[in-house]
Amino acid sequence: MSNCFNGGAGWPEPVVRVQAVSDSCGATIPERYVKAPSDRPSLQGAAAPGGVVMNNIPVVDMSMPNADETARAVAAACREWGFFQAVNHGVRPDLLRRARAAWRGFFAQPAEARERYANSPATYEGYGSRLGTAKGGPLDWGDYYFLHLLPPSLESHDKWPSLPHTLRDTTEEYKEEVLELSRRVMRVMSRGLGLDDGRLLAAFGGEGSEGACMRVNFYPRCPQPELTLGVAAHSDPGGMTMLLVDDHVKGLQVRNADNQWITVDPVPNAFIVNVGDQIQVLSNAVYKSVEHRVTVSAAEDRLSLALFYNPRSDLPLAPMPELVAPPDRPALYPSMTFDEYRVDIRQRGLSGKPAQLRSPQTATTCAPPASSSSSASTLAR
Ligand SMILES: O=C(O)CCC(=O)C(=O)O
Repeated sequence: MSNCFNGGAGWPEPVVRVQAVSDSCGATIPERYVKAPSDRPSLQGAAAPGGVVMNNIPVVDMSMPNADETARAVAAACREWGFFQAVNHGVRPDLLRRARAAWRGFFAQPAEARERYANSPATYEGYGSRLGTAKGGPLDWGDYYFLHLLPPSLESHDKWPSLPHTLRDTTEEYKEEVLELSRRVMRVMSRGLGLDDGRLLAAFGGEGSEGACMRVNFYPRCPQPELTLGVAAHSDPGGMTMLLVDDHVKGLQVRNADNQWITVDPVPNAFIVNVGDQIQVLSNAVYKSVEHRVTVSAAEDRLSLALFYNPRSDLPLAPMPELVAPPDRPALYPSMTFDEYRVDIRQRGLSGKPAQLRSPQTATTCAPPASSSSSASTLAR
């Protein structure tokens, strides 16, 4: 087992790679990965009366981003689900295939090659197996690689794996295309709110000022998938997430309006788009940032690429004035920068949905997190 520790690197205890645990644990997973009974996954999706499994989030055709119909479909999905699958989105299937292959190639490297990029809680950039620094805290059944993409001052190819050889160029190409798609989706979301199509992007700081980072998740096979989760329930703290999942291994579950966990049935080569907390704030809760989590499989490992598209981190964000109309619709959140908002996540890791976003309150009663001194560049989203 000695090769499955990275020596700590600033973590409160040695970090164990889930890949190594999966290879060595036999039929029983270690206690640290076992979730409380109320958090354990239902692996079947939500069963409707009669036994039919209802398991999909809306699918939206993005081939005509300027059409009213597209804006209506995106807006309905963001209001009711906070999630949709974007198809005909314009990112070439060949690039999706190469990006997945490159990152699978990284996780297939020998442990020593992977450990060269072991991350620390100071920046999170690199190869990791936990979020949050609480000693003895619960662990999720997944390893990940976290990297910064925007602003350009934070992007450093040296911190990206050098093997496989295709990885850096492919990730750069992937970044360019998925950022273009993110901006396209932002324009559609903006029109869906009844605003100019550039309004949401302007609220993020304008093109070129946004932040972006990526988390590549690798979920090894798990002998007891009914007891654990690949990523515990959380909402995404940033703006919007563009998620590319395995086409054939399900794992993502989304909490629907009736509080049921719905297993997403991925459309091949679709992007799963979800609203993050910052768009919930800007839209004054018209669009919802919804909790989701990841189940794992006994039969197959799974890879996903989550690109987090975020507002400029030092810009105060509050509900857009066009969407505030007291007394019926007061501003539900106070003004806060993304740096201030996410500082907390670094300490506690991702867990659930922040209380101040769960049930909207008026701006005067909703306080920002207590501490806000950390720099944006050091945080994991
Ligand atoms: O792997 C997935 O399907 C989702 C990953 C996720 O929620 C995350 O990285 O925040």
